[in-house]
Amino acid sequence: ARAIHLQDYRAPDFRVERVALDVDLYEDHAIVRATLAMQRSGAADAPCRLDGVGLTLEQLQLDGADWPSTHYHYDGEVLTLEGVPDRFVLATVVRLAPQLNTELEGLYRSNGMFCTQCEAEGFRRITFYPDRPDVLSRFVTTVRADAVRYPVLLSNGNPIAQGEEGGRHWVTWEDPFPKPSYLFALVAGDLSCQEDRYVTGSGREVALRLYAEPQDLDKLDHAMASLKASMLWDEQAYGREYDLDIYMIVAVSHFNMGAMENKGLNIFNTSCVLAHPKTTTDAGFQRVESVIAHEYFHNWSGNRVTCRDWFQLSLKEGFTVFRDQCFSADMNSAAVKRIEDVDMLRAHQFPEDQGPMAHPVRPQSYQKIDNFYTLTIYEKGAEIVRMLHTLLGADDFRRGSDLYFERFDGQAVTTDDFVACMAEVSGRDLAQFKRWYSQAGTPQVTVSGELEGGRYRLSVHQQTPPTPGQPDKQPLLIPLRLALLDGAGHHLPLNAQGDTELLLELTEPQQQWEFALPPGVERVVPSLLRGFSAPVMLAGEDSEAALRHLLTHDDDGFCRWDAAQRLYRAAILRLVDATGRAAEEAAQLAPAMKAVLAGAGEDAAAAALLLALPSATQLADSLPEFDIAAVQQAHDALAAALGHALATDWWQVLERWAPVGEYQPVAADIGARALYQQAASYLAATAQPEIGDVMVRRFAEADNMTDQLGALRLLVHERLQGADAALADFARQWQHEPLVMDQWFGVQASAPWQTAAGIEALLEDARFDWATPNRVRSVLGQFSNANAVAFHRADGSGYRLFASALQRLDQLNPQMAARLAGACGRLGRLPAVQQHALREALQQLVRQPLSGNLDEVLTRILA
Ligand code: BAL
Ligand code: ZN
Repeated sequence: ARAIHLQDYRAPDFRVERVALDVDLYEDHAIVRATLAMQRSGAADAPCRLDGVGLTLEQLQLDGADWPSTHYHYDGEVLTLEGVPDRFVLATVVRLAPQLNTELEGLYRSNGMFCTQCEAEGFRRITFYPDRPDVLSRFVTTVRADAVRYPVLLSNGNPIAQGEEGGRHWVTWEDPFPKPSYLFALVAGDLSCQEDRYVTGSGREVALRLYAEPQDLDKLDHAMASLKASMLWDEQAYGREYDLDIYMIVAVSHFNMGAMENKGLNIFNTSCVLAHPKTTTDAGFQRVESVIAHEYFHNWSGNRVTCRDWFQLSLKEGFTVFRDQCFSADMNSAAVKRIEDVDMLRAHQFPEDQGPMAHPVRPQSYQKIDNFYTLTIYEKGAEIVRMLHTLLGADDFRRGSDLYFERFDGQAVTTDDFVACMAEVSGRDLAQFKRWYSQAGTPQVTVSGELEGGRYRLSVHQQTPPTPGQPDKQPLLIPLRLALLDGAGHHLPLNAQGDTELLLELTEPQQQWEFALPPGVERVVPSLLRGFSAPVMLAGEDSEAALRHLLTHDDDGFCRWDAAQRLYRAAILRLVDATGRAAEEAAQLAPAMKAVLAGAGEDAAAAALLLALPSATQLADSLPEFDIAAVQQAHDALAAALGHALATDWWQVLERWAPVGEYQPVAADIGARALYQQAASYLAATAQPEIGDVMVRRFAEADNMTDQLGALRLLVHERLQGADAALADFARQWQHEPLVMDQWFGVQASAPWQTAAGIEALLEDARFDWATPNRVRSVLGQFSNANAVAFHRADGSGYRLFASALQRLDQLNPQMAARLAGACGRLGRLPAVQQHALREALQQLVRQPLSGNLDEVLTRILA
């Protein structure tokens, strides 16, 4: 496939002033009539080129007359019209087959309803159109369908007309806001609706309508509450009000992404909108809250101000993730949310940045834009926006975002435009900062400190390793938030004003800072990168005594947690290289962990995080060679030793934090459940029968999915007595709840003892379905991404199974196949035996006829 380059960007030759769509839906086909008011905006002799993928053109007229076939040409991807005037009305009629669309791009069917997914390039699968984000137009859409099968007909904006005739009915929707085609949406189905209202700060009333299949109507309360909270938050935090009379969300069970921010008509994966205590875990509730917020916030950061081209994807995604992170922090515990986000970034984005798929937050080129909906664009992009917030301060950041929304409302712009607003309001030169957008890779920051003659000298070094296509890296502007603690754990003053926290700006490869200390200070422990002030890998001399000091005294939630992570890491690595013994390491760690437990009453969620070992995958990623088998063994040995060493404490946790009262997805209760699960997992690691009995009881008695699934996971993963019976009970109980059955598959696919044959059996289970992305993710995604020890088994069986599954999936859904294939990105860092086996499996796969999506990912990995 051909690569598209940022430097080749050209403004469009034609704009679309107005669009009228008429979509006629039938069981075995759909007819789309499009009327586009076109206007030339480029060269006088430029032909008019419209995107259109796999469309059957039935009619083409210009200004009301058939356009001669000698004047146009359609190659299956682009329709070229020669000799057109500067202004004209183009009318096309195309025929589609939505019932055969398994790629889930464009117009397709999901469980008997019709729906659409147009971002990034799905609209061209619906009609001929300049399908690029910098062409904004006003849409009027009529949807027609059988009145009985599809009583609900939706599109963007407000309904302006409707009618019925001969068993079919139609509704016309008008969206007053110009939008790019990727924000178009349409839904037709037999849907139930939960309705509410929201009054904006300026007094406008908005109807809120959440649509789902009838059996899911009781699972929409949390989404509705989250939506209202998001609308209020965006008014307060960013001064942004909603702008249409109706806000609609539709839950669909077949969806490639989490959700989609179509103007006024969000379409959601059921997994990101449905929530009920009986069927949804705490993590699920929190995900619904954050995704509802994310899509709602896009109404300004994405829809009102959109992207000029897809290289600017992070303009809307990075900013919107930052906004949803701040929202969730405000709704729950800010410290816990920050730790969870950092943990996710380090566990998943850092490896992406170190592997063959590494790319800048603003990429230079791509073959398939669908392959660039990555953790780098989203999560690292959010960290960049967060650093701007950190560098400018909350007030200037808000002035910058106000300017951005006002200046570019209704336009399609670039990340440069965004940063320029921040530079303008703050008077800062952000030229060096912008390298964060153009330079791939995770910077490594190395720190050393020296206490001498009443002064503390901090030496900091930065370096970014090469990434594919970018051998040489420039120094970045890295905000490094710092405090110094004395021997008693108190903050030291850092300057004459007595500030106890400073933001250092690292701009050079090497820099030093000196701090005059008050008389008598004999010990200084630096608290660095507070709040994880930049997405870097920090390496220091960190003596274990210093880490224990931070774990005990630091008032920065991230730094405390990171200190604990480093202590655990050091212990596990000593087990890997056989310089340590598990029982001794556990005895060393026990006092600090007991201290955390003693303080758990204040914040159980934070305690649960402080007590959690880093995953074996994360540890293996931090070593030159990804030897997961060795690291997992050491990890599990330490977990078991801690299970024994602190057994009394863990049993006390189980007593003290046992569930009481009705389930509520609120921060305090979520924290209690997390702490309980953490303690139970240490006990389960010891494989003592008592904990199996407790888990069997908890599984049977649980009145909510968090407790039930938590127990099931430990029973199954640790192969405790009763695991098989619990799995069977669970499947019987939840056979009619697809999202819960996804968990049933996922628990098994992520079990560390799992084998390729076991995964194959799951794929052959009658309840498995290749055409349902959530189900595919629950088996193949869990196996390849959440079960490294089984996936990377030295006999290569996991790789061979995975490669053949990818080939099969690619024929149905290339986006999904390419996304899953990213799990093979560790190829170059695997031990020789695994490397050979994986390379062979992928080389054989890449010789088959594959989609452009999967081919791009595999080619990069194998390069
Ligand atoms: N725009 C694609 C889905 C999302 O990021 O909201
Ligand atoms: Zn988004």
